[in-house]
Amino acid sequence: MPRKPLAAVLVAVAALVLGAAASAETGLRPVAPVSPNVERSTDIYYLIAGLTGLVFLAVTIPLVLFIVRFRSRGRDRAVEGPQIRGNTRLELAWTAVPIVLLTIATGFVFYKLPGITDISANPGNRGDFEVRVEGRQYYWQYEYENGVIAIDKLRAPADAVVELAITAPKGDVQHSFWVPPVGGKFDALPGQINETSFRVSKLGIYRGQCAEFCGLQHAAMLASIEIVPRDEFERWLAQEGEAQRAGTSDLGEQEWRGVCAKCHGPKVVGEVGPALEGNPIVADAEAVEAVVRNGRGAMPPVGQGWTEHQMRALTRYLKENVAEADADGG
Ligand code: HEC
Ligand SMILES: [Cu+2]
Repeated sequence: MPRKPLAAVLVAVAALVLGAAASAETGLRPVAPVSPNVERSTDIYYLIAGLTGLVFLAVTIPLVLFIVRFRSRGRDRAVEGPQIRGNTRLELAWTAVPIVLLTIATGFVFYKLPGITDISANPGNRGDFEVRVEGRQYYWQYEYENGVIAIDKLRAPADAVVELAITAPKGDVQHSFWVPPVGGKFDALPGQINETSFRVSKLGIYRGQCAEFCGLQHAAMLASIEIVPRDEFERWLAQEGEAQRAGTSDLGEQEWRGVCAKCHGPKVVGEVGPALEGNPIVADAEAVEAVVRNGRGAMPPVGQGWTEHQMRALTRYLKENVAEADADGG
């Protein structure tokens, strides 16, 4: 057995593990949970890490001791070692111990599972509140019960059970909604609805991303959840509803930044689409609507199924802010 390569591999693995532990904000730990469902899956993570850690030590420590203790010490290769056959107590132990460990792990998972899949099973919940989440190439579109639309950033009230109906429009591709401190990954599949929920008390912005490789600008498909106090949220939702109906909200800007600017413009990584800043076509609402609803060439139909309000918000914003901007402004 050549010793040097083995030592090199061990050192490299140790360096990788230590590097990972030191580099990320949370090291090798999962992100700090802010919703009870994630607390429960984090508990499972720690239990399984503990059990597998114990097994690792119980195997490797004796292994190293035996390697040292029973090494050949220059004994002739042809000499046979002692012939040992069977050890009932040991054999019973290494059958029973794994069964016990697996039973503990399985029991704990099934005990924690209901509160992971159904938030309302956790104590202290009040008020149900639903948002439709659509994964689309390459943005997240949220729709509240009163018709308010938001792109990429979901605003939600603190201390309420927020239910998410996660899907993707027919003809789009598969995405996966994932904001780690708030919930596990949930597939966003065309024509199918997956439901999950969260309840967060700690105000703040929690970040995540699409977790399913969904095409060219997949990496730009970021999601965030902003938790605001409940009364502030309700005020915002009502005001935003009125503003979107009246056409005075910032929806058009959200759409430009969250949908179009990920592909268009001189500052886009890889320049997927032609620069639109200063392009006269963006002042022509009908032409824009046709391209956005139906797609063109390599551009997917990003605006398929958009409401009139939503489309008008975009065309108005483009006309006022993008058509006139110079190519390096925007
Ligand atoms: C996935 C990347 C992508 C996204 C997102 C995207 N586009 Fe495009 N767009 C393209 C590509 C690529 C073309 C060139 C298509 C062709 O002609 O083959 C294009 C072409 C266009 C054109 C025609 C330009 C011209 O000079 O003829 C317009 C207008 C346009 N896009 C507007 C938009 C708007 C508005 C949005 C946001 C609602 C948007 N696009 C989102 C990739 C994208
Ligand atoms: Cu995606």
